[in-house]
Amino acid sequence: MIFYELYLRSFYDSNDDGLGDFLGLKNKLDYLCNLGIDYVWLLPIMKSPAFHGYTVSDFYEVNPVYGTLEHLKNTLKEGHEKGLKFVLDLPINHVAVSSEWFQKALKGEEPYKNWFIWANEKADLDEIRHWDDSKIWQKIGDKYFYGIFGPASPDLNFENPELWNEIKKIFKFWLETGFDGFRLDAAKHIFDFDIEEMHFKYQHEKNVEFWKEMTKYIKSIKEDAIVISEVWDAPEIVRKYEGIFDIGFNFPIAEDLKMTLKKESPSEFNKTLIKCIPEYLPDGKVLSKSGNFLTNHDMTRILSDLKDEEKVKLGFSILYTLPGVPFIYYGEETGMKGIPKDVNFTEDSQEPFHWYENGFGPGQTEWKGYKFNPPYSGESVEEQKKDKNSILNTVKSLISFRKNNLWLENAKVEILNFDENVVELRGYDQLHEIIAYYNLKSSISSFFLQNGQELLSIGNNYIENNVISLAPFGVHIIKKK
Ligand code: ACG
Repeated sequence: MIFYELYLRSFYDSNDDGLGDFLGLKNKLDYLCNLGIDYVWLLPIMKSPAFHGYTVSDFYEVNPVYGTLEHLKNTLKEGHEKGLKFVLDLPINHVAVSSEWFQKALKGEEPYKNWFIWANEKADLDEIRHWDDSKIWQKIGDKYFYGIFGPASPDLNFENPELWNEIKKIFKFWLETGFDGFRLDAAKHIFDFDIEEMHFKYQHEKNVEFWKEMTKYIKSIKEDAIVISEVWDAPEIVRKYEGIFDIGFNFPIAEDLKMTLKKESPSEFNKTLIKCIPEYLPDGKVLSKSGNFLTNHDMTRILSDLKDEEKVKLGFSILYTLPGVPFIYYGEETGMKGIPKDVNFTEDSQEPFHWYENGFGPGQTEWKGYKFNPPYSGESVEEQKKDKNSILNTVKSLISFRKNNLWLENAKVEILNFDENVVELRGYDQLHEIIAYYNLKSSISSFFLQNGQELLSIGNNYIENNVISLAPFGVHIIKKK
């Protein structure tokens, strides 16, 4: 399985209003198929006042800027015919201020007013969330509501069982619309508030109970629906949620792999595997698959972060040889750049995806001006296609390698050897075995090469007398059986 995280507004425009839309995606399904994508993860497409869509004003309506529900259904249908599947990003931890639920709650209407959390005399109105200095209480008129993600997104109060049923209806609606699964936003935040003590507190056990019930419900509607969770936290916390979902995003590996690549350090690579994917090491047991990625829409884009195309290709090569499920954030494959100003402002890593060298042409989206990706900077599909060593063509060969070795998704891995420059990694199951050599350094590095059939080589690597000289950040993969 290969996933592609897609931001519709930036993808392809079918009606010349500058905004990407459902029919635009329908026009470009072949781009995704040719790349080798299996699942498209659509960032939120429900009605929302926000460009990112994470504050939903109506869970049963599509955002009109993207087209109609019929357009969406047609797009999903055509995608299905081409063998693609679609996962919807569903943020249910909170709603938009303009949502009917919150507006009715503000007027004191039952049951809605109990669906939110209102400050009382016990609340500390200056309390801040633990990862930055944003306040958790938001003022509206003469009231304060709990909103962990800011003043535009009141949190729902899941202490109400009737709300659980409302959420189930939403899952059912989107499965019946044609989606094949969900990316569950902010999964650790459903219960992140202590209603007795009136302050922020993660309640992982309650979250687990909630998600078990939701996942069971989703699968009762569609047996093979795929459920992916977003728990952005340290490995010991992420592990609390294992086994409930099909795939859990592996934030620790995203962070540590990038750090390893920045430090150019084989010993760090070793530590990263032990810390971040112990379940795939020889003695481990896999409960949920590891969702492996380098960046997502909340992060600095990979080329802006690593600042070196060859290093980016190395990062992808590691991702496509490790067990688990690889994810691409749109534009990573073409070398797009972008640095969000802070966690509350992701627009800068969601710039229009460029199809043309000169920055315009049919279907090109232009909902915002470019800041990081100007015309003729090499990151358009047109330019990337022409250069055989481009990131796009490298990602294509890596995906094709992965598809010829689907067993890798459930493989075991171990590091056989490493020196100051190179890592020798073994991936295996009962029937297969590969060895991958990664040069983590910006200089040419030599390493003893085992006998085997070459599967993939990235960079100007050459072999002499069982020794491979790997190009800076070069990769070489062989098949043992
Ligand atoms: C999701 C979406 C995001 C969206 C929302 C809200 C949630 O991807 O686009 O915001 O619908 C936290 C949440 C995540 C959330 C991000 C943006 N992502 O947990 O669910 O914020 C720490 C915290 C994390 C935190 C992260 C953010 O623990 O909880 O994520 O910081 O930087 C080590 C530590 C680890 C630590 C990291 C990073 O790994 O182990 O704990 O994570 O370092 O320091 C959207 C918009 C927002 C808007 C909102 C309504 O983007 O602007 O406000 O919608």
